[in-house]
Amino acid sequence: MEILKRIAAELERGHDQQVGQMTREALAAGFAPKQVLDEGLIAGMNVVGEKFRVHEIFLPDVLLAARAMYAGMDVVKPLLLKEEVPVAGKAVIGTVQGDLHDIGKNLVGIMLKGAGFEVIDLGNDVAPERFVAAAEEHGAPVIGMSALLTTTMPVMKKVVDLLRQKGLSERVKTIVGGAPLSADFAREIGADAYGYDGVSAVDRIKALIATRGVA
Ligand code: B1M
Repeated sequence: MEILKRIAAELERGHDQQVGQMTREALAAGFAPKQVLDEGLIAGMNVVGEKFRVHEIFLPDVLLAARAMYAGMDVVKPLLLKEEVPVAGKAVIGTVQGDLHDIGKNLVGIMLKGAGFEVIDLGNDVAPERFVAAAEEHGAPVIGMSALLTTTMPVMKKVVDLLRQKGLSERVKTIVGGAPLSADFAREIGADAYGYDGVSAVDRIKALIATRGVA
């Protein structure tokens, strides 16, 4: 457990090399990749968010922490993807327009790929029209949207509305997630599901594809 706390502490300091190294050490010591992710990397990033919120640290510190987060994720990612699984379906994912936060969205993508999904990742700052066009182009039954800013959450409703306007809402289901969101918000905007984290996103998307109904 000590090493997971040290990973979190080094991530808070933005020490990417140490985070990468210690992530490797934790895995070599037998910790499960998911535990290293949740109790080391994500735990450290949550502290960074809180310190940023209360102005104890500033944007450059958060950028360094994000770089350190990716150093750890790079080590964990191949292990989360390792299992060979049949293709479970397709999903278009992205962070909504105006929002540059992509760490959580990328984690959701990794979990989906690990569960056998073909993932069409549109990146961040994705306009509503691009989500819908990508789902049509790739024949994907699910659009997964991430938002980390309260100011960008309303973009999700635009995607849901656009699917309705185009008569696609039965064929293409939507799932939303991100730190400021809730299941209530998902319901309010008419999204089909809410994902709390990467694991729940996979479960919800599987249920959406199985039923093409509300998950
Ligand atoms: Co910014 N930022 N940031 N930031 N940043 C937050 C979100 C904030 C809460 C910090 C704070 O004040 N405490 C705050 C938002 C406040 C608000 O909206 N009310 C904030 C702000 C204000 C800003 C700027 C406006 C700062 C500024 O410029 N003055 C700016 C905005 C830029 C923009 O987007 N236009 C900004 C910039 C940045 C950085 C670029 C420096 C960097 C992002 C780097 C990157 O992503 N490549 C950054 C970071 C790192 C954060 C915090 C500290 C951490 C976010 C993160 O990566 N968490 C964040 C504080 C926080 O969230 N506590 C903060 C780790 C990640 C694994 O968690 O993304 O929540 P998360 O994803 C989770 C779940 O939410 C879920 O699964 C993931 C795994 O468990 N999930 C889904 C996510 N998407 C999902 C989709 C699903 C299902 C589940 O289905 C499709």
